[in-house]
Amino acid sequence: MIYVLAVLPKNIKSAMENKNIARVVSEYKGSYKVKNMSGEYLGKITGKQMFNALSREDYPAVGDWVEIVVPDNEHAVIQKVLPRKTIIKRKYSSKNETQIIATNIDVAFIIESVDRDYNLNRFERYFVIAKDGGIKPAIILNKIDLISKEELDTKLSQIKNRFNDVDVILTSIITNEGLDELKKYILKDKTYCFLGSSGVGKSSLINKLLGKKIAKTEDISLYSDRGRHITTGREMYFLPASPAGGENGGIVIDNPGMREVGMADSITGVEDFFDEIMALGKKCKFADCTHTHESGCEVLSALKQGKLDKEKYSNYINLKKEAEHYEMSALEKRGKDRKFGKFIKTAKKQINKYKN
Ligand SMILES: Nc1nc2c(ncn2[C@@H]2O[C@H](COP(=O)(O)OP(=O)(O)O)[C@@H](O)[C@H]2O)c(=O)[nH]1
Ligand SMILES: [Mg+2]
Ligand SMILES: [Zn+2]
Repeated sequence: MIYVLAVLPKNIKSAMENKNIARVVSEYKGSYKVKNMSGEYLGKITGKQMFNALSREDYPAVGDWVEIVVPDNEHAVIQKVLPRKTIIKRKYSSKNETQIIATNIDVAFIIESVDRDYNLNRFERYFVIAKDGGIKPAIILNKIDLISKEELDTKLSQIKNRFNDVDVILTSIITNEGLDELKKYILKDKTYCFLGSSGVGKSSLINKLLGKKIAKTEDISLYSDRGRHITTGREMYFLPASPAGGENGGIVIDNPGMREVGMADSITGVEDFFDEIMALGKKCKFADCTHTHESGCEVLSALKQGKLDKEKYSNYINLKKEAEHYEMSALEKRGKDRKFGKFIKTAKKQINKYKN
């Protein structure tokens, strides 16, 4: 089911008149562009679906496989979102809500540029978000034309020290360095999500992969007077496949710049990513050790002995706090929900009954 685009036969047209499967390739306000072997459609969800949706996460997102009915050549009614294999989400700072960035992703490329954007803690934040959704992260360090070879070597060794098991690709759209490597890294039928701050070169890199300028970039000429960003939204692109030319095909998702990537309920992601700290923590004297002040804390002792990177440790503490804070407020929010309140009430009654 998942690899519909790769395996759907061309003569599926008759089946299309009934239920079928398509992939959500972009998202607009209230509608979606969905695509399959037969074409591209403007998709809408049904009123019933909207009514049943409990949160934003129940709505289709870019990357989703959906069941559709196609009434004409242009439109599709989205009947159902098929179960998601992986999901990448972030928290909105303002509201206590999570936003789905994309789904059914195989690899999340975390992109930073070597100039003012370079920041190891930010890499780590994205890694946690990727891990939380069951997605493999990889690093693209872009705009390497802007610094000297020595500066680049320093940055690369910092990255390797801190994240020894994450793949790193060094790129420049000016010198074209790393672009062949990136092309080779991207495999047929796999989906790659480009994540990173605004201006790091996500859309420019995608255009290089496409061999055409399709994704909107933030060239100065495209800025409005106020310097407003023109990137409108997430969009999925299908890369050309020509094995002879080193092009595997593959699917990439561009993302608008995100000023903030808050952690959602990503405790699992924190635990998965900081596995080194988790392993140490198992040996702490207290089972509920927070690794901040306790005696007999193996994490703190590894830190003292220089076996654990200081920056990594403090970022771990910060990210964990953030994820826990989110989880707490999400619980509180649910607590306010009437249904949930009722449930608690009955549960309490049950417990009291049991006690007496
Ligand atoms: N010097 C240099 N500039 C780049 C490189 N990649 C992108 N840029 C520029 O950075 C700006 C932002 O690029 P864009 O692709 O829109 O970034 P996005 O917001 O991450 O999609 C544009 O002016 C690009 O021309 C690079 O490798 N080197
Ligand atoms: Mg862009
Ligand atoms: Zn501890």
